[in-house]
Order: sequence, then C-alpha cells, then structure tokens
Amino acid sequence: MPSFGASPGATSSSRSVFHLWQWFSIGAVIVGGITLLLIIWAVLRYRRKGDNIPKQSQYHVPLETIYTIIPIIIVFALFAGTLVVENKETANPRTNVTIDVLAFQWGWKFTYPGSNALVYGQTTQDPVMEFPVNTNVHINLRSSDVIHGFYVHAFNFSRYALPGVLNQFTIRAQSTGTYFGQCTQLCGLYHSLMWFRVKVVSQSQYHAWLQTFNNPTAEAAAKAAATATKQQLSTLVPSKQTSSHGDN
Ligand SMILES: [Cu+2]
Repeated sequence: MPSFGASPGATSSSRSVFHLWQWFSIGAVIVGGITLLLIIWAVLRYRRKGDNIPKQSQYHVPLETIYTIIPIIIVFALFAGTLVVENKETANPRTNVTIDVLAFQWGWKFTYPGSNALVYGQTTQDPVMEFPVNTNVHINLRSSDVIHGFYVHAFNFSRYALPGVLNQFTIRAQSTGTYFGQCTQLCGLYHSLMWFRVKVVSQSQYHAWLQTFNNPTAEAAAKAAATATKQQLSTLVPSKQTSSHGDN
C-alpha cells in the first residue's frame, strides 16, 4: 500500500495514524476517481448533438437518496476511525520514564526528573533526547517564551509548546534509531534552526547514558556547554540597533 507521504511510524500510535492516513487517502482516491469518471462520462455522453432542448426532469428520488446517504456513511466512517486513533494518541498510560521538554527561542532543553540528565542545545547544535525502546515515555512540554511546535516526522506527531501551558503526552517507540525533530511553529529569527533529535535506544543503553550524568566532570561539562551556547547565541543574535542619527 502506498504511504501517501506519511511516515510508516516508529511509535505505536504513529503506526495507527499511518494506517488511518492510508485508508483516508485510498478513500479520497476512490471518491475522486468515481467523480472524475462521472464528469468525463457526462461530458462525452451528453455533449451537444443539435439545437433541440434535452428532456427536462426535476426530481430523481432514488439518485438523490443515494448521493445523500453515501456521503453521510463516508463522513461517519472517517469520524469513527479518527476517534479511535485519537483516543490512542491521547491515552495516558502508566509510564516509567518522564522527560520535561522546554522549548525556547531557539532551541530545546530536555531534563529527566529524578536524575541529573540534562540536554541543552540550540540553533547550530541539535540537542538529542534519549529514551528507551518499548517503554511508555511521558513528555511534559512547555515553552519559556513564544509558541513553538514539537514535531517528529517519524512519530507522525506534533504538539504546540505554549507559554504558561503544560502539554502532556505519552510516546512509545517500537524501534530503535535516531529520528529528526524540529519546531513547526514560526517562532522568530532562528526558527528554521530549531532542530532536535530523538534517539531511541535499548534499556541498558539508556541506563548507561543516564549514568554518564552522575559523575561530576560530565556535570561540569554540561554546565560549561550550556554557558557556551548562551555566549554563542549572543553572537548569533543581532543586538538591537541603536539609532545613530540623533533625533531626526
Ligand atoms: Cu520554535
């Protein structure tokens, strides 16, 4: 079955989204195809043959009933399918891993409550959010300034990061790998550089990774990196122009 541009999905709910998308697209192709054939058929079959006015008729009850009932059935099927998949997407099952995600102009900060793990990166470095495979991961998504969008194509998933609002969701990756993520809400000058990566690893690799944050040198290095990125940002972001023309 063709993918119609969507990702096959690396998480359990993104696979449901993918299949829903495929069925929607196939439905659209069928409806569009039938409509196109009917138009072509009507154009050819009833093209002008002379100057006589064709037979005029006002009602065709069976036809009108059919073209009312079929769309209602289609809309109901689309609604039901969407409802089932959306419920999967917004389900909040028990989780073992929680990650606090903070979006800011222009980068991401990932912290892991209950551990020292902290990942911070912006513009030219993309921060990597790491979590274990086949595990429910709870994400607390926030923004520190303007509206951002948390989007991972491989997860067929997008959520707003809103200032002053906590958005929560659960993801469960089904295969290991590194997936590309980006901000999908135009949020300022360096919006296009607001990337991140999601790295899905095995349980043991995840725990080993968490441990790397527990030795003091790593902690100091993380702090130094955070300070360095702040300095780097100040060179990247043009400071506000002050007028050099006096009062004119
Ligand atoms: Cu953004």
